[in-house]
Amino acid sequence: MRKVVCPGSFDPVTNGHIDIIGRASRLFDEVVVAVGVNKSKASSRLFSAEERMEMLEKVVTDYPNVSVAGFEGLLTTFCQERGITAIVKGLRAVTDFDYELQMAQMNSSLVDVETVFIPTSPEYSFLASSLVKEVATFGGDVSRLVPPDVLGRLTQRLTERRA
Ligand code: COD
Repeated sequence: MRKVVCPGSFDPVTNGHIDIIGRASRLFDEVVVAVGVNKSKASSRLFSAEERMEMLEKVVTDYPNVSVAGFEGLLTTFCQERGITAIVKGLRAVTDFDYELQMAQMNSSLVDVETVFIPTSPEYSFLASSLVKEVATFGGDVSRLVPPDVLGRLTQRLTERRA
């Protein structure tokens, strides 16, 4: 039984994340999408941990072997507690690789866990949650970059913030 974790901040989940989650679900028996709940970063998030998890729950209904969970603290502790031996990460560019390699090596030095990299699909290679938020903040159209539910929440949250 190959059980893996797809970790991230998912603030909010984008079509780029969904592409990686879907491809991981075809490669592995069980995929846990783990939402980082780092309280010290809460004020810098647009969405709360609960909201980020709700958005993901809707997305993963399409994939029977994918579930969503929150985690606080080290990802490696989460892996140990759940019997997970591999971490799946998406790679967009060389800049991702530098950072992700460092994290992969640190994580495997802490516990017995491998990191598996899945290359981004070309149509999502420019896509990042931070850019989606920035473009939406200034009125740009992000409807092709996030699921409809996320688009609705994004529009609502940005309207609330402007009020
Ligand atoms: N195409 C492909 N992959 C993508 C795309 C895209 N368009 N967009 C994002 N991704 C990938 C990212 O490369 C990443 O692998 C994943 O999706 C999640 O992305 P984000 O931006 O939502 O999340 P991050 O990168 O901010 O998440 C970082 C973690 C929460 C995973 C990390 O900080 C962590 O593990 N924190 C726990 C504390 C810990 O263990 N620290 C020690 C680390 S060594």
